[in-house]
Formats: sequence, C-alpha cells, structure tokens
Amino acid sequence: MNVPSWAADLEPGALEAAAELLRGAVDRGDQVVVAAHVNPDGDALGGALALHLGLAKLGLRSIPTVGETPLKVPAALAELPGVGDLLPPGSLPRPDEVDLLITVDAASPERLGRVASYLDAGVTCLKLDHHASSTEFGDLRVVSPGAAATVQIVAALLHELDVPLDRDLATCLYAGLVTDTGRFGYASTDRSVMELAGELIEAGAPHAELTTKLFDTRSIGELKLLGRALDRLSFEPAVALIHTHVTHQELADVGLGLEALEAVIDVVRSADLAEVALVLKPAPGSTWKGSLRSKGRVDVGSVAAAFGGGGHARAAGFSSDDPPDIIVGQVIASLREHTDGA
Ligand SMILES: [Mn+2]
Repeated sequence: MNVPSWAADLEPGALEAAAELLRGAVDRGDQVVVAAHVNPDGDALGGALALHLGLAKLGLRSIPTVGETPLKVPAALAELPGVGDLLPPGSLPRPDEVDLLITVDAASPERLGRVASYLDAGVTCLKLDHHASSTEFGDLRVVSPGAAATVQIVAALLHELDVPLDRDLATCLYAGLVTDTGRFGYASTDRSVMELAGELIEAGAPHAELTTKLFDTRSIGELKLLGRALDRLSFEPAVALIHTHVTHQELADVGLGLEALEAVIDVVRSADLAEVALVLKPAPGSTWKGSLRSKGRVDVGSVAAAFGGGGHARAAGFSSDDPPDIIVGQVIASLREHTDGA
C-alpha cells in the first residue's frame, strides 16, 4: 500500500503507535471493546467490525458494540460479517474489567452513547476518526480529517498489523468506504479511496450487492415518508436553502423509526436551485434533529456548530428543542452570516 494522501493529517507516528498498542493488547490477551458510534452508519459499523475481525485473526477476541440499548443495526448493514458478535451496552464488561476501548468514527464522547461511561471511568482509549469536528478525547488519537472514511484508517491499521484482507474484512471495509463517499460520488473521493476500493474488490468484497443494499433498497413505508417530506418542501431563495421536515405522527403512521428518514436528505439536496439542504427529523421528546448538506460553497459544519452540533463542511447535523419554523429561521440567519462573510 502506498502512503495515502490523508495520512499527512495524522499526528506523526500515530498509526504506528496504534499498531504497537494493539500488538501489546494481543500479546497480553487484553479485554478490548470496539465501539461504533450510536445510530451507526456503514463507516462506523463496518470499521468497528473490520477491526474486531482483524484482531480475531491475530488471536484476540474483542467485543464490538454500539452504545445504545436496544442495539439497532440498520437493515442494510444487518448481514455484515461480525454483526452477530455485537453486544448491547448492558451486556458489556464493567470498566474495571476492560483494558482498552477503541472508538470508531465517533467525533465526541456523546456519539458513544452509554459506552462513554468507559471514558468517564478512565479506561484507556484509542480513537479512530476522520471528522474535522473531532474533539480531543482518547489517549491515542488516529484522526485524519483528510480521510474520506474512518475505514481508510482502519484498513491502514490492519495493514500495519500485517493482517491480510479476506472477504469478510473487505466486505466490512467496503461498506464504510462506499457509504461515506456517497458511492464514490463526493468530493472526498480521491486516489487513495479508489485504490483501497480496488484492493477490497480484489479481496472479494461483494461490491454490487453492498451498493444495492446500501443505496437502492427502501421499504414502502420509507418511500411514503419521502413523499410526505417532498410534499412539504420549501425554498428560501435569499440563502438558497431547501428545507422540509417529517412529524412524529407521520413516522408512527407507517410504523417506522427515525432511521427511516436517512434517505430523505439525499433526495432533498438534489434540488437544482439549492446550495444548502435541511431536513428536520422528530427525535424523542420535543427535540428535532437537523441534517444539513451543502453543495460546497457553504460550510454547513460551522452552521451546525452554531447549534452545538458538528460534522463536515458538506454534511453536518445538530439537535434543537425549538419548533421547526423557529429552527429554519435560525438556520437562515446563520446562513446569511456565512454568505455575507464570503
Ligand atoms: Mn465516517
């Protein structure tokens, strides 16, 4: 593997130090927990499971988890290798029984859900991430905002550990790579992404099947919700914002949870006149979760940050307890500031 471009963003020696840490853990037979962020996507879950399976190849039985109960895995990811090994937070060992926590694709402790209690208890933490908004938790951080997906960092770490790619590892890693690059369509897609994709396909990743599952498979309920969201679309020409929301009741009507709304933003952001897209989703209580996407001219990561959220320049999210019309007004005001400054 050539040294990929994103590696320049790492702290010097971080990848090697992480490999050293893991080699030590394998030698000692440490109790290791590998945590994907809550509401896991292909990158978080694929990365965590690839690391779990890779450590198993070295002889270490780690515990993969997602810090929420009940543990929910999106249908598109339910057949990833290693999913059956996932344990819910309630079944995890106590902090004093855990030697090492590895976090995958989680920018902040909040994204770890109940697993964050390990950090509070002082469990040693290795953090693997690629979010520009990554906060400074973790004793050893392998964080590269230049990486298109955290699985690129996981793949490099497995390579550093001399773990050969097999079909299962390649499947998990490919799921992360194709997810976070929008099936290789986002600006983050570069040579290092394509080279890794090539290696994974060569190692047996069922790429066509994964792409169909991840991007082209929706329940009828999801399509109906998409219809509701599109029916309610509104455009603010002054800031080129397209926005919509879906209510609790509409989710309840089709008997689906929040995850059924993942696809809405991808359709909404395709509006030709829009520079920024916003979809508000009804989180539990009276809270709304906002998903923001930018075509590139506006840094929605900083818009989300103004609401206490975070993410990337082109994709970000936040939570708010205000009603949708107020949130939209605040986003418009924030966009005005960013546009004026540009
Ligand atoms: Mn990611």
